Amino acid sequence: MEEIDLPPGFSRPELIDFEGITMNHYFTNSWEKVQNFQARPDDILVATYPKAGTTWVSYILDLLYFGNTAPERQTSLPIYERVPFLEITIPKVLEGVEMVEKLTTTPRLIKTHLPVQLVPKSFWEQNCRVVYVGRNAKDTAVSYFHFEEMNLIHPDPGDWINFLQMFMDGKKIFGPWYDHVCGWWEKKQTYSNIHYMFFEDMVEDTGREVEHLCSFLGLSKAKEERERITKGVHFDAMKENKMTNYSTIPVMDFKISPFMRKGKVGDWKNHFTVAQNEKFDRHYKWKMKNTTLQFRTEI
Ligand code: PPS
Repeated sequence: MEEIDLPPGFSRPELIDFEGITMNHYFTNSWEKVQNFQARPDDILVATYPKAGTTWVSYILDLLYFGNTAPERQTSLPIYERVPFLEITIPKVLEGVEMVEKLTTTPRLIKTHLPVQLVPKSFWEQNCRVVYVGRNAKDTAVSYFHFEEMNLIHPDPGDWINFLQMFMDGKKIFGPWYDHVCGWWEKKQTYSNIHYMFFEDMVEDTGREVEHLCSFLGLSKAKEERERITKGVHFDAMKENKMTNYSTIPVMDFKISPFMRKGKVGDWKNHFTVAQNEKFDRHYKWKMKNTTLQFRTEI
C-alpha cells in the first residue's frame, strides 16, 4: 500500500474492545452523548453494517424528502452532512451527535452502524422508523477491505488474507457482520417499524426498492418522480457527484481507492481463492445456522 501523509492530528487508530464488540476511539469518544441522544418520533434511522449501501439509501431518502423542496441542498451539502453519522467523532471534522442536533429539517435522517443492542434507547421509545440495509457477507468483506485501506480512521487492514480472517473472527469495527445482520433481523420480528432491505435487491431493481421504501414511509410519489430519483441514485451518477462520492472528506485517500468503488454484486469472486471460499462457506453455515435470514451472493 502507498505511504501517504496523514492530515495533521490524525493517525490510524488501535482497535479496542468496547461493549462486547471491536471498535476504535473515533466511534466511542462521545459514547455518553450517543447513549443519551434524544430521538424524535419522526426521526428516520438508516442502520447498516459498514459497506452495505448506507450512502445509497441515505441519498434515496434525502431525495424522497427534500429533493423538491431544497434544491440548493443537492449542490452544496455533502451527504454526510445531510444524513449525519450518529456515533462518529473526529474532532473538527465530523461530530455526529452535534451534527444531528444542528439539523433543521424534518424528518431528521440519521445514519448508524451500531449493532442493534447498542442503539440509543430513545429511538425505540419514540417508535422511530428504521431502514436497515444488509449486504451479503462476501461482498461486504471485499468492500470493507478496500475501505480500510483508504480510510485513515480505520486501522490498516493488512493483506487480504489477514483481513478476511479478522472479518470471520468478528474483529472488525462494529463487530461481527453475522451478529449485526442477525441482531437487526431478530429485532424486526418484534419491532414493526423496521424496513429490512438488501443491497442485492437494490442492484437488481432500484426502482422497485424505492417503491417499497415509499410504502414503508407512507410517501405517495408519482411514478415519474420515483423514476427521476432512481436515475439520480445510479452508481455512475453518485460516483460523479461530489456531494455523494465522499471526495470532500479529508480522512479518505482516493489515491488508494475511491469510496464509490464498483457497486456490484459478486465482486468477491475477484478476491476469494477457491480454498478461501470453501473455508468461508463452512464457517458461514455454522455462524448462520440459527437464522432464517438469507443473502444472495450473486444475482
Ligand atoms: S459506509 O462507509 O459504510 O457508509 O459505506 P456504504 O455506503 O454502506 O457502502 C459503500 C458501498 O456501496 C456501494 N454503493 C453503490 N453501489 C451501487 N449503486 C450505488 N448507487 C451505490 N452507492 C454506493 C459503494 O460502491 C460501496 O461498495 P463497493 O463494493 O466497495 O463498490
